[in-house]
Amino acid sequence: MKNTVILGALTIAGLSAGAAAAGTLDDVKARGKLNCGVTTGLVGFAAPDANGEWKGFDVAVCRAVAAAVLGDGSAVEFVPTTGKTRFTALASGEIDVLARNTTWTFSRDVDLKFEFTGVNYYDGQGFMVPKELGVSSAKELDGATVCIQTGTTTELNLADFFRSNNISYEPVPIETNAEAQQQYLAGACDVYTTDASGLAATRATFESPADHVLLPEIISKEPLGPLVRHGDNEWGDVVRWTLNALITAEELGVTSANLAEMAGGTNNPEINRLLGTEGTLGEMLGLSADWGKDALSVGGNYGEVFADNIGEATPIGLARGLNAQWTEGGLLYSPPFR
Ligand SMILES: N[C@@H](CCC(=O)N[C@@H](CS)C(=O)NCC(=O)O)C(=O)O
Repeated sequence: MKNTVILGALTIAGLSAGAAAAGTLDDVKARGKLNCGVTTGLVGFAAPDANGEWKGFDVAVCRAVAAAVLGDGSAVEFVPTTGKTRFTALASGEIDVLARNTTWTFSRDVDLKFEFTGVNYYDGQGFMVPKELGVSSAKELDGATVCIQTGTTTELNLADFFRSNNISYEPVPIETNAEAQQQYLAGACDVYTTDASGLAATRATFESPADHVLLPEIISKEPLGPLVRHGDNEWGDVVRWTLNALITAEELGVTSANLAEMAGGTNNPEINRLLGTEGTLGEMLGLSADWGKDALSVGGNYGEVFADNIGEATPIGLARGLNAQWTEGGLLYSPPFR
């Protein structure tokens, strides 16, 4: 097991060294399409709808970047990746950006050589169990079988949590969320553990969600965000500031409803810089003056994207919590547009 992990890391490191270091922005422009790595399917975050169109909170990041760069939020090739394949896909250049509930960690940055361009969801790892098990705390899970996705931080946190609580578990390794769901519902494992947002999204698709409970423990920090390869700062800037544009727009009250009007110019200079009627921020990024407006025209600001895909009015039902704006007691805090 240990050897496999080490070999996997070496393969990724090798690929990363060989991959093109720069020029992703030019590549995307020349191709006329953004290659965006997403999950294999997690409703609310990234999944094809009944018409085969990719939808979700992470999908919205891909579409916003495509709109900022190409003026078209549908100019995206969605590449499904698993917990295991996502880093190879990015390191090899198969995808331009990975937007797949991926946790920003030291080793993914420093060792795998990726650059996290921000956080689009502050999360933590949780546990789901069938109600009929009668378990009310993760500390009561001694000897449990646990469905767990390979190649994830989940795997590592789980080992740490059980070890520090002096309890044992039997892992049931799985590759995708769909497989986890199937195994868990079939009783192949007592517990499913992953990011709490993923548990909420998965439970929402169950026939009877109320038969399953999320335990109170959140055992880790999982800052999830889009990432690119090290060494291409211009491209990193494009992804970082597109995400910041969505966050800033919410803070400044720029919404789908007033975007067209505000893009005609306002008496708020920062809104004008964001939407390109003042200053040269677009030019500095190598984009058009109205890149910010284009990014916002796809799914609106961060708050709208959250509400439409995973918010309290959706079956997933997530509260803003840590993902509220800093002005509302949350952690979302975009640096200024100036
Ligand atoms: N945030 C963790 C876990 C990410 C993860 O793989 N989550 C699962 C469960 S929510 C997932 O997205 N599965 C979708 C799929 O199988 O493609 C990480 O970065 O390692």
